[in-house]
Amino acid sequence: MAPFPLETTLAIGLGANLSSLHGPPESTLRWILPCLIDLLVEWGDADARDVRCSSFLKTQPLGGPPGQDEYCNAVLLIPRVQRPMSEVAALELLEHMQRLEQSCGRDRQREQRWGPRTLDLDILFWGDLRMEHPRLLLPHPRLHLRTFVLEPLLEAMQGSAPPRSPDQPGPEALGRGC
Ligand code: A4P
Ligand code: MG
Repeated sequence: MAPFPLETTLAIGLGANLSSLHGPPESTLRWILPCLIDLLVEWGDADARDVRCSSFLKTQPLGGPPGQDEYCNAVLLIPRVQRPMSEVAALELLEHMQRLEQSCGRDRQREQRWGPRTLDLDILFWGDLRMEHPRLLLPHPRLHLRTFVLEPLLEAMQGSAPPRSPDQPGPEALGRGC
């Protein structure tokens, strides 16, 4: 698989642990992926053939109220974003992504921080763009702390699942790379 230039790569984290009108979390992720890819390719003037997606991973909830269901997490990579990097462009993307979250029943007014959600779309990084806007922090400030982000991110970057030792069971893969 051809290497890709990190300086023009956009990375998006997907997460869900509540059923939506599209079904359980993995069905929501499967349903939203083509819409998200269309959005990102058009927004970023990128080539859809370059897009890479990790498997869907089942992960234990980190933080938030106790007793939440497990999450389904994935990472999408869009290499070679042609659109010039800017804060305005990144904020525009955040708005588009929040509309997609709403289309899957996400209602921020009624939820608690790190509580269960039908769909969470985070911008993990866009090349080396750094921003501290009240609505958008880049790179995502907790990206480096979270296995449920790092594992699918590495998988998508490598184009395959990371190696594991035999005594260390991996997260259950729900889907194949797209
Ligand atoms: N915001 C700032 N920076 C960003 C960014 N880089 N990408 C703002 C997206 N949004 C960003 O997020 C709150 C506000 O963050 C947004 O309005 C946006 O303007 P939110 O999605 O409304 O709420 P949240 O997701 O609960 O907040 P937060 O602090 O972003 O949570 P995280 O860090 O995303 O963590 N456990 C597992 N296993 N899997 C998960 O996916 N996710 C979380 C949420 C907790 N535990 C989890 C998982
Ligand atoms: Mg979020």
